[in-house]
Amino acid sequence: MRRLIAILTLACLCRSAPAAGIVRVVTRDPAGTPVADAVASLTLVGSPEALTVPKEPVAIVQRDQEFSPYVTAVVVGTRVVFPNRDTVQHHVYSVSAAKKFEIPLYIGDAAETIVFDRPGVVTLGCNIHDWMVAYVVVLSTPHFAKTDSGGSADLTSLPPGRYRLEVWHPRLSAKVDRELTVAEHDDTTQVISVTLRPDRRIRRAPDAGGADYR
Ligand SMILES: [Cu+2]
Repeated sequence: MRRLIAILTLACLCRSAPAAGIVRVVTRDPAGTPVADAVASLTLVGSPEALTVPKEPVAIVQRDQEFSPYVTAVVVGTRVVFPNRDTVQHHVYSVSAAKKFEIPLYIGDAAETIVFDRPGVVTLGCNIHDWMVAYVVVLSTPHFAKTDSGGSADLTSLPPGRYRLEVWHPRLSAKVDRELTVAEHDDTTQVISVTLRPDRRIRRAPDAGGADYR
């Protein structure tokens, strides 16, 4: 009996803690230049995983009349705040299907906290300053990361299994969606070639002597 319990205990330990894997996603354009601000996500095929919503809200700041960060990735249910650190008012809004909202003109900490409760991409703008744009990528998987200036994003603590890998970027010309298998102790790199549309954002020119946007 004691031996049986020992075997069962060992079996439980082995099942409850499979060795996690790591996938490093590297995004490059056709010229080989690293692509930053891409969101890489891995979704376990066939079995939804529990999501851990951050206790504290995530902040997307407005500073120097720009949003920061430009791209933010969160799980469904995450609360986001939009502190305005400028001395001019901003009017943050979204008309995206995944989250429609607006926070009328304010300076400092906005009274409202926005809950991103549906998966999808939400485009943020400011009603006063047309050039201000940012994105919130709302995901229903706990495995995601944003590429850094070297085009690299590490997805760690991956339970072994079959995953769908998706890569999103504001200017991506074609969807990146592929399947891959993560085995125990895996440490692999996926190099993703992405083609970006031209950046058509209107750049702010505060000293150009044009209209007074304040
Ligand atoms: Cu503004």
